[in-house]
Amino acid sequence: MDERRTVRVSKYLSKHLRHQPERIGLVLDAQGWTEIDTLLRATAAHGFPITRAELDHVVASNDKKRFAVEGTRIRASQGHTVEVDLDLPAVEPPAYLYHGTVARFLDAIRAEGLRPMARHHVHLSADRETATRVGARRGRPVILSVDAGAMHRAGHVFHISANGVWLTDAVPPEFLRFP
Ligand code: HQG
Repeated sequence: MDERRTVRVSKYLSKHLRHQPERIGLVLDAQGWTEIDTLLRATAAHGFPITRAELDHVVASNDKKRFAVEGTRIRASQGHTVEVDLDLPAVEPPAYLYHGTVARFLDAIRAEGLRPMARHHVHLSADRETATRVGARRGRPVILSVDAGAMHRAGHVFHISANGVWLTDAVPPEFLRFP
């Protein structure tokens, strides 16, 4: 399976497992899972056939491990805009987490902190390299440090997704350090 096809299949799966399952007649359960057989039939019926071998390859090789397979089911590990409850336990975060963004958002972020925007949570990274990659999707990355330890002590809840993305509802400005 070549890299271009791998990326196309990954994007197609992200779109339908995170954002628009109804577009291919898919129903996700409350935790975001769907049967792999049903998914493969739905993709074929909507003009984008994916084989089981291709799906397995994408799940295993994906740079961010975006998808989780459990038994006969698959789900996106994070990043949803559709209503799902990933049912992740609350965990104590490390002292600092990082968020990669771009300069044009900084005024708003200084004023109102980090908000989840279209997603369910604010996404934070455990290291600066990952945050830099996230920010670079939008331009020259600006890395904010999040005083996650202080947030935790103040009662903010953190989760970690199956692929290591830190999630929290919002980050008020007082917990952010700007470069
Ligand atoms: C910004 C990708 C104005 C925020 C990545 C970001 C990540 C604000 C954008 C995952 C703001 C939201 C998530 C505020 C936050 N005012 N702008 N108050 N608060 N923002 O894509 O963190 O490839 O929803 O800085 O690797 O960029 O999808 O979040 O620039 O893990 O698997 O609003 O998406 O993963 O953008 O990225 P996003 P994100 P996947």
